[in-house]
Amino acid sequence: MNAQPQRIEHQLTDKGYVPVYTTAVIEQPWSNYTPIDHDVWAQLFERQQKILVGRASQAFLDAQRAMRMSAHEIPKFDELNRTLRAATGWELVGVQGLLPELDFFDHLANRRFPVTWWIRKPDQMDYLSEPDLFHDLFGHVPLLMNPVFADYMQAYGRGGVKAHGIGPEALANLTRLYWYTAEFGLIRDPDGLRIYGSGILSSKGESIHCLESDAPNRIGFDLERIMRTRYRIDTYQKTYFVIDSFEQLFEATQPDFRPIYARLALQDSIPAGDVLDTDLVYHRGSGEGWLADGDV
Ligand code: HBI
Ligand code: FE
Repeated sequence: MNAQPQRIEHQLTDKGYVPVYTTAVIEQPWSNYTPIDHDVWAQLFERQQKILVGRASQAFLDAQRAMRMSAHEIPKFDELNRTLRAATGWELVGVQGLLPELDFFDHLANRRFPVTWWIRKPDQMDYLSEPDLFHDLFGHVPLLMNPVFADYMQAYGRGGVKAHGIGPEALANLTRLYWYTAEFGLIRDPDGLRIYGSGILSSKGESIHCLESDAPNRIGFDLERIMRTRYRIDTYQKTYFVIDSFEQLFEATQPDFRPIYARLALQDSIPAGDVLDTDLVYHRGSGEGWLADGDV
């Protein structure tokens, strides 16, 4: 296993101009991790664990406990796979990094989650432009233990394979759905808005910003609204969408999307920071929580 991931080319993707890697599935080179790699994992894990108390969704916390990951060392994919396969039939596969969309969708459609094998360097603790092992393993993998979210992710992958066959606009619309749910989604938990999106869960600053800052909008989940909404990849999100449950998310993927793509093709996209008068907007409640219009 060479020390650095091979880069085949840089491509302009929805994550910006980033290296898109070889699509090969590779064995996790666990014995190649250095003490520094394990220490970066430990520091990120412990820091996020502290921040996520009272901020991460209960489903995420329950799933993380069931996965039995620890700060002690970088988890072994094959050990996690035994637990994950038994729970929802999902498994992790090691990859070099960002995959071309169709490869990514095909993995999800077959209940395989691609996890980048390498972890960021100590000087990249707070931000790096592409998903590394911490983003994927700490952020994305635990919720695949949740049967309904696991079904959603497979349905998303199947939808992605179809969208890829329809064309680039359909793909762009569907990528926004992934961005505002699996990456940056919020959910209504019994005791308030909580985080389930991996891009937030794996980020110290955004875990705090998304629930405590007055800057971003928090808008109730609406599939077509989300699929029209643009986003930035290099700043905190200007808008977070809030689901009531993972069932709501899964149900939204059940209809045929072709008529939706046809409707969206006739409408303009929406700037990331805009609020429409048809939006269900969450306002800061009396306590530190957020309430939707009509909440008591
Ligand atoms: N590849 N490995 C990897 N991980 C991702 O999260 C990922 C990807 N390729 C494309 C992609 N995400 C997004 O464009 C999805 O919205 C499709
Ligand atoms: Fe991600």
